[in-house]
Amino acid sequence: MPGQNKHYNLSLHNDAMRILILGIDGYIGWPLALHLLERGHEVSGVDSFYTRKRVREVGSDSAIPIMSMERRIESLKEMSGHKLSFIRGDVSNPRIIYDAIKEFKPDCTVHLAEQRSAPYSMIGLKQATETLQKNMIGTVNLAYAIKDMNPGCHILKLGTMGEYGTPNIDIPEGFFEVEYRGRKDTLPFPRNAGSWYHWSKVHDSNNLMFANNVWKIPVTDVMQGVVYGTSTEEIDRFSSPTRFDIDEVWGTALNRFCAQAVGDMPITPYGKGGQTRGFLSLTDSIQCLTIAAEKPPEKGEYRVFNQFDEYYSVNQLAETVKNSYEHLTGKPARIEHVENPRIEKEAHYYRPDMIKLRNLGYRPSRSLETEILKILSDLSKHKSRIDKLKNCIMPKTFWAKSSGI
Ligand code: USQ
Repeated sequence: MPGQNKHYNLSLHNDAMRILILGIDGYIGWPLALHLLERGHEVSGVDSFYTRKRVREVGSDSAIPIMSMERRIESLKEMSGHKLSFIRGDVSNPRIIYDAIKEFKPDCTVHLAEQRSAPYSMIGLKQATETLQKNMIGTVNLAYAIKDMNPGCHILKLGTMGEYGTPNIDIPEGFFEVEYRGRKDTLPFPRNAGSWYHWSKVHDSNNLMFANNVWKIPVTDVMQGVVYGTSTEEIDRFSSPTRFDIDEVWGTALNRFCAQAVGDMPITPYGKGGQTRGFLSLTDSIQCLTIAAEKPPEKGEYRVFNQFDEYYSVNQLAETVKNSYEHLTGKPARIEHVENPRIEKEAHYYRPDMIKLRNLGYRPSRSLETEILKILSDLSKHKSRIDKLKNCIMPKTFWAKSSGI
């Protein structure tokens, strides 16, 4: 029931909000909707089913079967009584976003409706420009729609820790103080992304910072790490799974490693495997986004949160998955370093800050080991689907080979 999480309890009778989720059909969008409804908020969503379509196009599918949006909404209503309004459409179409904002008048709009895969953006020129256009235009459309139709609405935008790259110094949350030729200023921390996808997020951040500057739209720009997991409390309670991608284009590191173990395939750290990233469970990603929505920025504020739980190297994750799988099943798992399809540092310094969300009450709720066991057990029920996706697992999208024609 509403307000259950001890770390960010709200008195929901007074504080229930109207929250619009752009990209509600996605890996994070769907469990976020379930969680916000459970906390007593009114939720509306927009989605064009872009991810479902693009995943099919690379010959893949969600390893865990998911319902159609129509069925998701019906089944949720049957099981919980929650009502969810939904508009099918793409936020790169200004009409869609203007109508959604005008009709629903949200207090907060969570923007997740972007092309989210780094490998997809590196397939070739078509995918690169599609990513840049889709992501940047959607975000600018949203900024204009809020300014024209509902000024004061909080934009909660999903960016990525990958915007910063892997500098040889600590990474602050968005801004840092610089002294240059005897003068000081607080400036955006330099961004140095590693794919067209990650650069599209950098451009989004710049554009939102500018929109905030001229129109004072309150913005939270979330630099989120890699998310892993199959479940949240609400997914399990309502038997309403979210998608789980494992192929080389749409799957991400830890989720892929778990699927590889379950599918009797080698676990594949790319290159030396010293690449280090911030990671967090799906449950904790939802917790962080909920906190950011419920504790909005000040009027006219632009704030940046780094959002992850811990940082790990790819090798550490591969080892943990291997050990957990062997412990759980008694069967051996295999790690095989494969040629790195990306152009990235394979051994580097990495120490980002993660303070602001903790100050607002965020506490990690699941350990890596517990979550991996849960993923392995959920995936083992769908081993036959994973077996059918075997041809989509090994990397084929090489940054150096990305081609114009
Ligand atoms: N990697 C492997 N083996 C694999 C898959 C990935 O070693 O089988 C390595 C990659 O080379 C990379 C690291 O794992 O060094 C992370 O790759 P990833 O595919 O898990 O994640 P990434 O491409 O960075 O993108 C994902 C999401 C994206 C989100 C981002 C957060 O797809 O939407 O923004 O994680 S972050 O990585 O912090 O930028």
